[in-house]
Amino acid sequence: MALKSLIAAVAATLLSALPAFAGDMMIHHTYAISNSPMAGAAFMVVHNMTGEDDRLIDVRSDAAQRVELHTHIAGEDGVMKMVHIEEGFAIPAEGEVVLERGGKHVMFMGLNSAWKEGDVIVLTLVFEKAGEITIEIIVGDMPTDGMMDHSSMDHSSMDHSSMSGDSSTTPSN
Ligand SMILES: [Cu+2]
Repeated sequence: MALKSLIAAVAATLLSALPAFAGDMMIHHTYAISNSPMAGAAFMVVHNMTGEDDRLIDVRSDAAQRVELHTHIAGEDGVMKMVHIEEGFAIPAEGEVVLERGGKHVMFMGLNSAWKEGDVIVLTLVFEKAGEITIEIIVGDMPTDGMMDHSSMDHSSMDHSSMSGDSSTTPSN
């Protein structure tokens, strides 16, 4: 009995230690916006707690006909343009990738129905090593998960009108 309870205690210790160490992708600051009935974008912070370098390589959703990983880059004329990043976004172990307005984002093109505030968008993130993680994102202007301590003030100077660029450069399906 003593040995059994010792084994149980060791197993319990291992089990409780594991999730903190070899954890998961932690996804927070999620929100999604749409400034046109045709297109939307989702933002989040993905923190890599898996213990190894990984890469967000694809996104899938039934909410739109096409869902892609995008970023904004400045063109020669200084105007920000969106581009599809086919190789995805690298996320080093213990590091994170920030998807935010004016930067990296998940692009939804050809919405199957127009988004309104409070709608729930189901999105599957595909990681090279961590596999697929499906999350729910609420449509609204701000992250809904309450983690606003994350230097989000730095982003407020970004011109939110970049989203209007989204809709004007969205290919029609
Ligand atoms: Cu985009």
